[in-house]
Amino acid sequence: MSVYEQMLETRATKGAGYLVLVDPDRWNLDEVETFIKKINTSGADGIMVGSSMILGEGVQSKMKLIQEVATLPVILFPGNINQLTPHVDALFYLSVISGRNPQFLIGDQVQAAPVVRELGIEPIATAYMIIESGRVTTAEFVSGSKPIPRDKDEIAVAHALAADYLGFKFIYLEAGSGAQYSVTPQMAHAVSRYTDVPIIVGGGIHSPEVAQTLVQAGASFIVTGNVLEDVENSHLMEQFAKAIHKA
Ligand code: 1GP
Repeated sequence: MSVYEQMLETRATKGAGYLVLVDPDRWNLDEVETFIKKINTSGADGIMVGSSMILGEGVQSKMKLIQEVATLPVILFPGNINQLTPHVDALFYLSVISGRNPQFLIGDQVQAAPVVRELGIEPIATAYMIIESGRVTTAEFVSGSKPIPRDKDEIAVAHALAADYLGFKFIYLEAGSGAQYSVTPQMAHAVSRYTDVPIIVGGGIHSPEVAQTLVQAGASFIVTGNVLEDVENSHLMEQFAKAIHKA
């Protein structure tokens, strides 16, 4: 079964899924192994790896280790084409449709396509929408694109409809890593009323309650990153999984 099919099955059987984002820059090799083992048993449904910027050394060996240790699907969440790696099961093949920067709409995708084919990674076409979240996030800055205002649900809906008509497999509402405010449940709800394309929501989600509210509003997958980088919060992982599946 492809990773895409597994994700659809998660949505169908559990109502919604939980993805943990691992930024390889944040962990050394020993730590990353421990972290992945925790995710494996937390009830999460998948592991995303990547970041808007990867600066640290040894990223490929960390990616390799992550894939070896992970018992869940590992999905690359690339900040740029240099992050392509064979050590993942699938790739969110992102197009920043909220922006008008041709490089992030189609340019990088064209450059990446032959490499993706060569590496044999499963590409999952994902419409990436950056939503304003209280301060400039790395995703917004790096993609050189204006975010969608957080209270303009109708703009998000129009973009989501376009993504649906263009055949994207997922719509990703992204407040940005470390966002001050996460995407509103109102926006997730508005988008879900107009399209059946599964909605992923991430950025600034720090509590299982917020995650649950977003799922109840219409999100099909919730992503958390930063909040779990503080080891004192690692117990939250199980709570996130429970809250998301219960919703
Ligand atoms: C993935 O960027 C998010 O969409 C992760 O955001 O690090 O704020 O959880 P956080």
